[in-house]
Amino acid sequence: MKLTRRNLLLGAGAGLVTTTAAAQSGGHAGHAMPPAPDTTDEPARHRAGKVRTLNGWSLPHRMNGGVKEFHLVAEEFEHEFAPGSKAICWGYNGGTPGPTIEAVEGDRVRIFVTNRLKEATTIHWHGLILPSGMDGVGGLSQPKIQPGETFAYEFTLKQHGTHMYHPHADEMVQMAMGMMGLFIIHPRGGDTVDRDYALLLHNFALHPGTRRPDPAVMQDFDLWTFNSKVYPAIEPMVARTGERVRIRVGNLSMWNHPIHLHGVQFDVTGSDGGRWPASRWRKEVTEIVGVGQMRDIEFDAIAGDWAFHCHMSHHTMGPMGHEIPNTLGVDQSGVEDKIRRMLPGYMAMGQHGMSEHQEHTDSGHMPGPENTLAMMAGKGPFGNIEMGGMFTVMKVRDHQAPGDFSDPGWYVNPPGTVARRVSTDPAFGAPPRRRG
Ligand SMILES: [Cu+2]
Repeated sequence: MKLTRRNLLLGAGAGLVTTTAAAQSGGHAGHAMPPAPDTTDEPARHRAGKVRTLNGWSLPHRMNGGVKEFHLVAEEFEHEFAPGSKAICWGYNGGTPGPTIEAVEGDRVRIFVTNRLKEATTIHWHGLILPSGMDGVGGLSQPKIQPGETFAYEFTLKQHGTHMYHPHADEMVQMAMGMMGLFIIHPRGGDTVDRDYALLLHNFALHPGTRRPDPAVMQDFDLWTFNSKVYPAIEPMVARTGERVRIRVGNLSMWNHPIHLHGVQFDVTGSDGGRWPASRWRKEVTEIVGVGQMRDIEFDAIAGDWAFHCHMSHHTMGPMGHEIPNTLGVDQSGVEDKIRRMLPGYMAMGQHGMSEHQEHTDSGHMPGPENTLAMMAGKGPFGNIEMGGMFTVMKVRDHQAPGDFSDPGWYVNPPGTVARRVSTDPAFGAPPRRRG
């Protein structure tokens, strides 16, 4: 019998190894049953947990003598960052990031880790309080998990909060290839938010035209990702007006990211250290999430379409050349023809700014290299959004049903509440201006 993620979730799971391995191979291997829904099946994808992992899913578990058993499989697969950009990545259970593990403070967990890579790995449970030998540092806390081997990690969860897992063996390569996941521990007795989103910040050096991330890159990354996706392939976050929303953000990239949400002053309410007492909350609109850190933010949702993005402006861009000369203000007329004799198809750009880039790529007359993305992308109700990496939209609606995560479309602004054109004359008005 071929078991799938869905019938596993519906309780058809038998042996742990069988079920998870089958969930792995999804609809590819079996022929006894019709093709099963994959992770694009919305309800199935999120049924195992309370947290909404953007573009992701939570890992089902089974109970075995009072222990919650999970099974992670480290492996290689093809991953799509956004339509037009795919790569061979490494991760867990068929995806990067791996599935989110959700459990409750006080749980005893046993996590099987099968290594289907061609090199040794381990998993470090980032931020968890556990016995030293379960900490997952290859060579220090345990022998490494060799290709083909399965190890079991077992410990009791003595805390709650937003945490991560990632390899601690050939770490630079394995993380650069996409190996990471969220580990969320709910407080006993539950908590009070209406929507609970989670995402990991990461970066990939997928050079235009190539098929594998380059692990040697330290700073000039091509792709800046939320849960290994780039805008506009990142799901919007959705809420009903007045709902309490939490967004959990973890950073396993190689940069610190000032994460910014429009439209509200959010409370910074927690971290790896759990949900802080309210006396420690801070009102912010931008919160830096440092490398290796977690931050939880919460707010009461206000109707509108609100940008949620990293404030490093290069991190909201798709792949770009970092070494090109500055063309701002440079009259390139005449130069284009000369360069085209050497570089057919060359297009002079950037004299007045870069926003023309999206028009050129959208219209198709500036094709990029194979398997790459435009630097700017996304269409809004008023035109090009000109974003590309760590960006998505928080969509809050008065009539979004509780628990409904479907995209409500663009916000319909109340009459008289949209910025509007009042003149097309550059000399309009008499604004005070600085002299001298
Ligand atoms: Cu950033």
